[in-house]
Amino acid sequence: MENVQKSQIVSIVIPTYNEKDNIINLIKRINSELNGNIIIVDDNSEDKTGEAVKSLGLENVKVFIRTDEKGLGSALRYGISKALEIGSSFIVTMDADFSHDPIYLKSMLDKARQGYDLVIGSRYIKGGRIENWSYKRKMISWGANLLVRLLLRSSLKDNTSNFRVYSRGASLQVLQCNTANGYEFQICAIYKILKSKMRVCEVPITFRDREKGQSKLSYSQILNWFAYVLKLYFSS
Ligand SMILES: Nc1nc2c(ncn2[C@@H]2O[C@H](COP(=O)(O)OP(=O)(O)O)[C@@H](O)[C@H]2O)c(=O)[nH]1
Ligand SMILES: [Mg+2]
Repeated sequence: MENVQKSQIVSIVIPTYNEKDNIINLIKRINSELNGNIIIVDDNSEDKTGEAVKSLGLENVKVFIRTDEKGLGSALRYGISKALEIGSSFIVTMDADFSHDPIYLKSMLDKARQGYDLVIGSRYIKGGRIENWSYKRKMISWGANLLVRLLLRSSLKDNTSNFRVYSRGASLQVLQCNTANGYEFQICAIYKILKSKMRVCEVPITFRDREKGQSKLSYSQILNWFAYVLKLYFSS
């Protein structure tokens, strides 16, 4: 197990919505990989995900159940600001559904400690892979990344991954994405970080589709995402 120095607090922010069948095992897996704070931001899930995590009673796990706000981006901002408040040097974001394997945390954090402000767990660089995703989901992800690379001139291959490590400086930048409340948050975050000329890198991961629970990516989320990217393009 990795020893995290006190001066370099690591926090792992996980947004959850109806992830009761995944989150408990994921927390156990993360705790076996590293010492860090785990911050769960649950949007009042009907399946009582938040309550299930609370009942674990783990000291390093904080649960925030929001009843007044909803959305992936808004939950990520909330969790990132809580992580900053407790003095985290590195803030990881990852999904609750095991698509992001905690096994990669160490290598991603190593890169962050080398001075990269944003480290992305990437499916689209050499060594990265996707397993069991439908052809349709692969096409959506591929098209979304092509669009971001072309329109917003991103140098990154995987712009839509939520498996990331942010430095404190990068976290402060992404908190400015205060209108990106859904899946578009990932794009806004990259846009802000690249614009401020921070150091970015990608680490290859194997992404696996969830085995339990359901994806929350709806057609209306996809449309919102698309409109947001166009808005960024025309305003830049
Ligand atoms: N708090 C919160 N979490 C969300 C919301 N929408 C999605 N998530 C979480 O964000 C992560 C990614 O969502 P997921 O449904 O797996 O999207 P997909 O991987 O693109 O199909 C998971 O941990 C979800 O539980 C939301 O509105 N609020
Ligand atoms: Mg998922």
